[in-house]
Amino acid sequence: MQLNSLQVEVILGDITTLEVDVIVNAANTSLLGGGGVDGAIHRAAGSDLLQECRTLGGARTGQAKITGGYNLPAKHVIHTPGPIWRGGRSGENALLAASWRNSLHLAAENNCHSIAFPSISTGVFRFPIAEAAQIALGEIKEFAASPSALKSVIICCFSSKDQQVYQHALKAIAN
Ligand code: AR6
Repeated sequence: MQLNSLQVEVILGDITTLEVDVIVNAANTSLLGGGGVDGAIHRAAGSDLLQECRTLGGARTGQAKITGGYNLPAKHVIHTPGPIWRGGRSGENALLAASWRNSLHLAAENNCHSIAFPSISTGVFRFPIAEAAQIALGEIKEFAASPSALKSVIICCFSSKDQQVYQHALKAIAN
């Protein structure tokens, strides 16, 4: 689907296989790896990624930091710790929005034309997926309103159920 100058797609797959300029890592604040998509990205990129991550000094929830992609087909990785779901009254929505927004801006600043995101915070961090998808698409729509280097956004889901949720949220914001 086209949103101004941005092509937005929701796909099913393994984000570590995507040949895009940058993939986003749903990290934790240490930026030193973990399970889920974080573990998969570090395994596929190789230990040089962890070495670069050690120089970053961690990140606050909602912040985004960029590294090389090493053995990944993607040129770069943007690491962003999304919020841990604590019931919804601890600023989780604003923090998740910040993760998406800061990642999009950081990609554009680094002249990336294509970016792929996982479903940030909806795995180990337990953020409810329907709300997460709505927040994600809201930030993408807002970002698409101003021109930038970024032309393509892929949301890479890991189950067809998750894919349906993001597809639904995409259709909702396109109207
Ligand atoms: N490609 C695409 N999506 C994936 C992949 C993959 N290869 N592997 C898992 N997912 P999670 P979070 C999906 O738990 O909730 C880590 O330990 C997964 O099915 O990876 O933000 C970090 O170090 C889910 O839909 O991230 C943090 O401590 C989505 O990615 C913590 O988990 C996100 O699930 C972050 O938790």
